[in-house]
Amino acid sequence: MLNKIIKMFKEKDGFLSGEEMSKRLGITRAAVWKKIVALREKGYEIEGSTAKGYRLLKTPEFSVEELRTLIRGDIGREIIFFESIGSTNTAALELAEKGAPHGTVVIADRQTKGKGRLGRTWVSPPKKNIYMSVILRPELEPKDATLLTIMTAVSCAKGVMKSTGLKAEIKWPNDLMISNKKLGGILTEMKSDPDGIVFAVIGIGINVNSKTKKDFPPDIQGIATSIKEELGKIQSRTFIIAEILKELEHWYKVLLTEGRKPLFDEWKRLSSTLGRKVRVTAGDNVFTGVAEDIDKGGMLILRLPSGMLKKISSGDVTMLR
Ligand code: BT5
Repeated sequence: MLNKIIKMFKEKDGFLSGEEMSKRLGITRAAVWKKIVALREKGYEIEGSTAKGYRLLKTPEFSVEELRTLIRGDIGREIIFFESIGSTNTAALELAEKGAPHGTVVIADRQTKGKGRLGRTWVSPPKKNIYMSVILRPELEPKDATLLTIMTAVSCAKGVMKSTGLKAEIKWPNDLMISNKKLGGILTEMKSDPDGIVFAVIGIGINVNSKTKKDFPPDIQGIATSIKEELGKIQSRTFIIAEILKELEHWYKVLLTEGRKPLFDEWKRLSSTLGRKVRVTAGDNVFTGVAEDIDKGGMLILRLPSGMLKKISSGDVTMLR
């Protein structure tokens, strides 16, 4: 119902009368008033006039109701919002286990146990950044799960660019970077059986309005950035998320209908890794070489100093020059 009211406000410049709203929504004028109060509590600034009705003056920096009005496709048709949760990925895995459909999105204002890869922590200051997980039910073999990370990285880089104008680059395998600092990360988790992937959860963390010095511990201050740090002003998480979900919808369809080539081409255009001299830490092994390409499974192909090629399935990349 609140989504509908926001949509009505957006369709009309100026005042909406209480009578028109009550007619169109099929509720009493007293009930309309209650909805207006609920929206104000969520941060909407709404002017009320006994003669003219209601007028929307300002929307909050993030609003799940407004986000719902911006979704057109399958991804995000169902959005579950938590003010606080351990990890949106863990919550999404549990929901998927209980049958949540493809495209379900879990978003939180705050994570108390945000996860990175390999048991690392994702620092998640409240009400500032994007913490979101998307449930997918793709017909893919588990070995191709990396495609989902690649698809998500492309969607995030493009979504950030379209909503903020900032040129985000992708660092293999799962980092979103601006000026060599980490803007975001992706964590793909899944359940599979002998027939393939049953469901996958792609977790997206993007620093939007965090102030690096204030919101992050010292060990991350030197390596992290946020959209606000780069642009100097607060950005709306609603619109950034909407663009990312739109891109995910697009690239998921591309992957299913046209295969991986167009996706890989786009990934290569957005990559900051290829062609660079890098150090890759993969478990206990460290390799240095030139990042030449990614193979069709998304593995990094490294040209070692000996001239030999080495394929790496996962690891952490440091740019050397
Ligand atoms: C990642 O791991 O980059 C994946 C991050 C995924 C986070 C999202 S948030 C929504 C969803 N729910 C979850 O619980 N997780 C996902 P990795 O490549 O392992 O990088 C982790 C490392 O990045 C840490 O060890 C820190 O060094 C650094 N780091 C932690 N928090 C950061 C932040 N907010 N911004 C930049 N760097 C950070």
